[in-house]
Amino acid sequence: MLIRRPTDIAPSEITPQAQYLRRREFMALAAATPLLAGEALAALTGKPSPFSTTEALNTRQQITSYNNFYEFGTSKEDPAANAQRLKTSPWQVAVEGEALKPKVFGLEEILKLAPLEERIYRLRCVEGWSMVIPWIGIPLASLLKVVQPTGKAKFVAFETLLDPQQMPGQRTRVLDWPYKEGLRIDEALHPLTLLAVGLYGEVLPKQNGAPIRLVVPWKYGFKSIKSIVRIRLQETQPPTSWNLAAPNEYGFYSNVNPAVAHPRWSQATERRIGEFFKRKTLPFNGYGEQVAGLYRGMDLQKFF
Ligand SMILES: Nc1nc2c(c(=O)[nH]1)N[C@H]1C(S)=C(S)[C@@H](COP(=O)(O)O)O[C@H]1N2
Ligand SMILES: [Mo]
Repeated sequence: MLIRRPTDIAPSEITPQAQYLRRREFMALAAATPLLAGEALAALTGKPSPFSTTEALNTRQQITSYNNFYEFGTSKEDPAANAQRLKTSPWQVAVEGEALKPKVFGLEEILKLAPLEERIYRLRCVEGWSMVIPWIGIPLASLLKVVQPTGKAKFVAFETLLDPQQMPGQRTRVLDWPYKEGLRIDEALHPLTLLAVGLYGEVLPKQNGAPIRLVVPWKYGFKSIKSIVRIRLQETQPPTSWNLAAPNEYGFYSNVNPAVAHPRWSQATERRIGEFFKRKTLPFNGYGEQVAGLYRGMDLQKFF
C-alpha cells in the first residue's frame, strides 16, 4: 500500500482546512507507531472499503449535534453540550471472561491491532431516524481474537464507563447503569462489526462515544454502545439496558426489521436526518446480503 506522509498531501487535496486541522489531532492519537500513522492516513485519504455505502454522507454538524447518549441527558442536544467534560485519556478496555488470554488494553494498544479503516455505514435509530456516517475503526474481531475466546464463549457483553461524577445522567435512574449491550459471538466476530475510534477522519467526538464505541450497522442504533470500558465473553446471553428497561419494546437481537413494528410505532419507514420525505427501511438496514445468514431458521418476530 502506498503510504504518504501528512506533509506530502495538500489539505485542499482531501478536505477543507478546518477539518484538516482536526485530522492532525487524530494523527497524533494514531501515531502510536509510524506504520500505524501511515495506515491511518491511507484510510483517511479514502481507501474505499467494500463494506461502505456510496450514499450521500450526513454532515459532520448533523452527526455531532443530534445524538443519543443518555449518560449526558435524554434530549438530542444534551450529549454535545454535556459530554465535553468526559476525560477520555488515559482509557482502558478490559476484555475478560471465557478467554484463554484475558487482557486489559490501553487505547493505544487497540489502535495497533489492525490497520484503521474508513467504513461509511448507515445508522438506523429505533426511534425512526437514520444517518450515513464515515466511521474510522478496526473490526471488533481483531480485538477478540487476541484474547483467544474459549469454546464456551457464546455471547459478548459490553459495558460503558460508570462514573456519575463525569456522567450526570447516571445520577438519575432513567436506565440501569452502566449502559450494557450484548451480541452473539458470531455477530461480534462478523467483519461488518466495527470498533470505532473516529469519524470524518478525526478522533471520535465525545458525544459520539469517545474514545471507543461499537458500531453494528444492521441493528438499531442502541446496540452500538459508546465509551466502552469492559467486554466480557460468556456462555449465557447477557442482560442489556434497553431490554431491562422495556422488554416488550427492545429485544436482545434488535435487527433492523421493517416487518416487525415497535409496539408504539411502525418500523417500515425512516427519516434520513436532513431530508424531508421518508425512506423505506430496508431489512437488516440494507446489510441483509452480508448478515441474513446469521439468522437462518430463526423466527424474527419472536427474536426481535
Ligand atoms: N453508552 C451509551 N451508548 C449508546 C447510547 C446511550 O445512551 N449510552 N445511545 C444509543 C442510541 S439509542 C443510538 S441511536 C446511538 C447513537 O449514536 P450517535 O449519537 O453517534 O449517532 O448510540 C447508542 N449508544
Ligand atoms: Mo437510538
